[in-house]
Amino acid sequence: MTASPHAIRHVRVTPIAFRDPPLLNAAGIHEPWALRSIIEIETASGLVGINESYGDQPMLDALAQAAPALRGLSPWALNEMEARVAALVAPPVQTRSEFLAQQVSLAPGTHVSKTVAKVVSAFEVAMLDLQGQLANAPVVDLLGGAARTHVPYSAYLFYKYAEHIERPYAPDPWGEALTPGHLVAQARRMIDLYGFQSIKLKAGALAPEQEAAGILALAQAFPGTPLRIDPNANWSVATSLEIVARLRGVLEYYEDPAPGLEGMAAVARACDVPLATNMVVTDFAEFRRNADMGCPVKIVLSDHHYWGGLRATQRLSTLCSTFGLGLSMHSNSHLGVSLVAMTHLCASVPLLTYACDTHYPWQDDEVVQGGRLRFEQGSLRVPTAPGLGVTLDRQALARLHDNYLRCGIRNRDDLAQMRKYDPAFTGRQPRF
Ligand code: GKR
Ligand code: MG
Repeated sequence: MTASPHAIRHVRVTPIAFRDPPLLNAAGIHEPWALRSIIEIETASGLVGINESYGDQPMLDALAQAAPALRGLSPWALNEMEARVAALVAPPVQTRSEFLAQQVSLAPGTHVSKTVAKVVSAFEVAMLDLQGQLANAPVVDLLGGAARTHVPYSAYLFYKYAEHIERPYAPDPWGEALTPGHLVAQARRMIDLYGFQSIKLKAGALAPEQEAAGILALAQAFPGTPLRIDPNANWSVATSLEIVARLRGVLEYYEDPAPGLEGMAAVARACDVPLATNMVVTDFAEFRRNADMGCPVKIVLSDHHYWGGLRATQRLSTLCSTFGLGLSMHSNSHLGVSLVAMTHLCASVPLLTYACDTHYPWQDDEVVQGGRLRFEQGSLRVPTAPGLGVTLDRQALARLHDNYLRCGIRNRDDLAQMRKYDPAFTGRQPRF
């Protein structure tokens, strides 16, 4: 048999780093540089499919380990790619304490248990980009066609300091945000710039009463705008219930207030606001646990980067419909390739019931041609060009890779970063 002209010839992974503001969360504070990887899959015919994923060292190692699996494969052979990656990248055996640590981690994307799903996703999106170029169709069409022309995103607010302790570059334009007044100003600026029509507050950083006061100030300043709060499981069940009582009638959903599925179930039993998660339903096995417990979590915040890709997230959406659950999307610091992939995915999922999270407004850099992507009234228009509809800006990629080489960060560590400000900070969770 002669090899297909479009057989995969080469996989290139470029780690990058971009400026990230000093955003506070339950684990600590963001470091000055966020890491990602840019994946390029090249065919013998010279087509290049692209994607963006995590850029921490274990992910780079896993991508390097799995890359040979793609050689000679057709860009259409997604099932075969999944089987080969699963065979090459054995999931590391986890100890009980690693499993428990994962239960309270804010960034499921860094869990070792997700390695195969993350690598499959990293390759799947780039292969779909290739398929789209071959078929002259946007990725959303390969996923069954668009259920909507625009995908809504929410204003993702953070408490933050005015600048990083190391002062590695000029302060960002957002300023300090530690009070309800600061939060309202941050929301106003984000909504003026991007037109978002719902608001999420990253909590779990300051005293819970202070954060509840922040939400109440937002409710007053933006009447009728859906509001969410996400303390990343940094509150006990008692604190979660006390705070939700203060916020009666104000929240659209309550995201990961207390640790573990049991903690969430205890909150659900005593509160009538639907619970959402990106921490306790992070794969299909956890979906089943939630279902077995009568679905204390009512909204799954998926993320194709660790759920196993765009097709896996579509399968998740079918399960969510079957169990009467809502679905939306989680995010971490990212650039435009991730945002565009998420937009194709969300356009293809009729069930998408809430505006998605995105950290995009917190970044000021870009790796795609044409620069920063533009929101229209808080939504992104679904691209209609073949594949993902974006290509790499080679100069930007080289510059961002250079940042990576020089920044010295190889794994995200919000806790260690916070200890630079407060050496006594323990990161113990739940803290409140
Ligand atoms: O970027 O600080 C952050 C967030 O806290 C992130 O790490 C979480 O994974 O955004 C995420 C969430 O919704 O939990
Ligand atoms: Mg969350």
